[in-house]
Amino acid sequence: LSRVLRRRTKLPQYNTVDDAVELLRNAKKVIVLSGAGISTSCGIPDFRSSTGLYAQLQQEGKYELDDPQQMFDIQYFKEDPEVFYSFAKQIYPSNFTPSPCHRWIKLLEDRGVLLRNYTQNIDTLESLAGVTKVLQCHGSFKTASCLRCRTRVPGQTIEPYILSSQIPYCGICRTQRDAELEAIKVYKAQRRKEKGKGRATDWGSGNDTGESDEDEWGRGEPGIMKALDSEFDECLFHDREEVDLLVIIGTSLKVAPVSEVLTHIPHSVPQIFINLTPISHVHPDICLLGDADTIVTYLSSKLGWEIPPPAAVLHS
Ligand code: CNA
Repeated sequence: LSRVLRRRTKLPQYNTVDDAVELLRNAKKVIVLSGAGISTSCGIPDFRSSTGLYAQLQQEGKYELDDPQQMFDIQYFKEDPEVFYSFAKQIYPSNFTPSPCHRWIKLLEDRGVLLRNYTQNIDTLESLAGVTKVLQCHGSFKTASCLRCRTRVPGQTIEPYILSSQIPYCGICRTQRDAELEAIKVYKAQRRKEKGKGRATDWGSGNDTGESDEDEWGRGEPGIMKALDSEFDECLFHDREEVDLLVIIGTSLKVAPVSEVLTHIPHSVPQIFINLTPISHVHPDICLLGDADTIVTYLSSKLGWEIPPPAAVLHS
């Protein structure tokens, strides 16, 4: 009996490019987990490569970051929003064209086998390629919300700030602050008038310390707008029950929550990892190392699939 059980539970071994081709040919529900490496060929630097954003920022010597991910860490953002807004324009979706990888994901969707594309990217190039089953795990530039009053606005509202590397502040908080500053001014004028008449009241006495009205407002600047909003757990909870193939492309898999996706997906689901550089902290079934565009193009040619040209996805 134990031999039968072992045979039943033994998972098939997948190692080669041909195995990857067969897995793709037979898959019905594919999760594609993508990262910055699928957008480097579009001219958007990734984080950790030698020419990546982290290396650039370190070279400029402007910021002391212990890890590139601090750029996306909410605590770090609250302490120093300038770091994020100093580089955000480099990954802001403006004049970029989707890469063959983005279009390959669209191809999977068109073939009806894409369960979902979990992307860590915030450049929205998947959407530009026409992919609709996409979850932007770290949020996107589509909306922004105020860290103080939670007001949410369309991404375009803060676009001029991103493009000029400035910190956007919340319009609602600003209006509220202006109203409160106005009230402080009225109150001070009233108090001066009362003093002039020799009838100083004790309300407010001892507070005329030469502080500016802004200081007395006491809450500093209006709320900072955080550019990237998201939802992740619910989708994975549902998808893990259905997925039959996991394809990971162009990511160092160092950043939570995406780095944890592998542990949440059943071990029986085969994994194909496509990346320029190897990773040592996880061990996917098949590792295809090299340029991701070249690899997905090769796999497609073996499968007899045709990746749609850029014009087709941009105008569909
Ligand atoms: P990362 O840590 O910089 O890793 C990128 C990986 O892609 C590296 O392992 C590279 O070897 C690999 N790579 C680079 N070029 C290629 C290529 N042509 N073909 C195959 N592989 C390639 O970035 P991750 O995505 O793992 O980290 C997640 C961060 C990066 C998220 O917070 C993102 O929001 C953030 N980010 C996003 C963008 C974007 O939206 N385009 C750009 C830069 C950073």
